[in-house]
Amino acid sequence: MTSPTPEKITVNGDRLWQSLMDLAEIGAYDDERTGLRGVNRLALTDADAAGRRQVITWMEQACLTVRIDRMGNIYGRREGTDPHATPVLTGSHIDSVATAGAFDGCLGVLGGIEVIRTLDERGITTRRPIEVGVFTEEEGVRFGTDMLGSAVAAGRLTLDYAHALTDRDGLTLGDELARTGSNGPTDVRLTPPHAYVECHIEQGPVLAEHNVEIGVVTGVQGISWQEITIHGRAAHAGTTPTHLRADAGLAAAQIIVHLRAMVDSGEYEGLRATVGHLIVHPDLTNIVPARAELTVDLRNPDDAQMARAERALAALLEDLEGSQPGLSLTTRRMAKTAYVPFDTGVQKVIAQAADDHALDHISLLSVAGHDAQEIAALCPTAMIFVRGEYDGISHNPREYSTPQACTHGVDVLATTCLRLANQD
Ligand code: HGY
Ligand code: MN
Ligand code: MN
Repeated sequence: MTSPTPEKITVNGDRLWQSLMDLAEIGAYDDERTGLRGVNRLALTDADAAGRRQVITWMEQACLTVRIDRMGNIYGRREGTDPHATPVLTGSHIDSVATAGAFDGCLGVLGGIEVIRTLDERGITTRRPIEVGVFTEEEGVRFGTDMLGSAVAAGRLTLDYAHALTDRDGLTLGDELARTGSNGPTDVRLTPPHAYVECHIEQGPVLAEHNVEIGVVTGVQGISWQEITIHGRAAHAGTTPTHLRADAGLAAAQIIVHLRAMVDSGEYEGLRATVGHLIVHPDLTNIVPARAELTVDLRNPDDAQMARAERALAALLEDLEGSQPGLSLTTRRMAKTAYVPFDTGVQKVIAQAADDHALDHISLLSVAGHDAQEIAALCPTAMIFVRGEYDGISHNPREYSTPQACTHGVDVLATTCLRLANQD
């Protein structure tokens, strides 16, 4: 029995929360530092594969037609009344970093499924189909390129490039897709949807600082990832005079300190710099490090400032080459995305939905990367942010949004999808 289309819809917050907590148990671990239950579900590990199977089960239970593409991206489809209409796409990712919480990415996927359950329960049809997407390796922390599945779906990166990427053990993404049974038969290039809207935790302090529930996201700042390898010379820690050393560890430290000085200088407006991966070799107490490997993650809302920062880093690396006898450095580009603006029309639908749910909202730029920045190349796209607790900490088991905050975000998602799905 079909019900008349309501003005807005509210979802079953308890069922949403339960699915978040159930998914968080897949790949769960006891985090010593925080004493909390964390989540470690790196892309295409056994834990991720188990999470994928669970999400596919939930999609099938919600009567979605599930398809999986050759990148392992999963799409669950609910038909609309118009078989020729392009779908409204929602979703996100369920792969996690190694010290994750329960919400990053998962809220967007499980929120999308909750929207479908609610529409079905209420007997609500939409003109356009609605699809829920789960994109592979959004985090990029296993295979080295972030937003990977959505970038291939949108055509920015090729399937061959993605399949050939390797993790630190030399396993390729293509092999891991096959090993975990995550690869599917369908073509990876996504037919442009009517619109894409993604619900995601903010992962920062801004919504809480403004004491509002909802963020209407205006775009995503630029991201630059590179790997730097410093080639020094192993030498005895006691007998080698300082002026004869080619100390790769020293050069790595100089890079880290210099990056922070660039940020603190304020000369690159809004620059954030992180060396998240750092190893030295042979990594022994009494040997001057022969080699250092590190990654540099730069973020900037302005592409010109990002380019300036990358040039400044390149200049530093050149200076370091001559700073110690025989020291050399090589770099490898891992990921690079420019600032991406979101569609103002979709932002308006989100803001109106938040108003209709009597939820305060502000507009803000995303300073984290998201699949939406890739899908924005295909169709009008925007995001809904949900506020977090504890300064919005994320990529840490302390990541937390309240059941109420999650329900508010998915209520706005539901009403936004409903309205987009009935647009001409
Ligand atoms: O790195 C990011 O901004 C996101 O968590 N992938
Ligand atoms: Mn995310
Ligand atoms: Mn993340």
